[in-house]
Amino acid sequence: MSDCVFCDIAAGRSPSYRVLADEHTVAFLDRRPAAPGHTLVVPRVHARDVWEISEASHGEVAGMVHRVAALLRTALAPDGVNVRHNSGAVAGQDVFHYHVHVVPRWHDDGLRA
Ligand code: DGP
Repeated sequence: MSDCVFCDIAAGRSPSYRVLADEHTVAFLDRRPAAPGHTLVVPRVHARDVWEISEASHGEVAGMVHRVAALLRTALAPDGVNVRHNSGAVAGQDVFHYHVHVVPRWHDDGLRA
């Protein structure tokens, strides 16, 4: 185990429900989902936030976000999707390993836009 929960999940040292994975990134279900299918996409290489992640790694995460959004559309038929990232505690970041939220949305889901 390391002191970073998302490093442990990406390395398979901690359990998660994996949605997709490739050489550079891992996508898994959020343990506190805002909606069914709420998925987090992380780089395998640790980076704290959008200022620390390399441009190459950021691009790899973006590619996985695109694939996850397509998969969730096929699986869950949402009406829309939020793709969201928080950098810094003041912006709502709780886990300091770069991650992107992919949250399926439905017209009647009661969540804020
Ligand atoms: P953020 O506030 O943007 O840093 O989002 C952190 C998200 O990470 C939050 O929605 C809950 C989720 N999360 C935290 N710890 C774990 C964990 O151990 N496993 C999983 N699957 N999700 C986690």
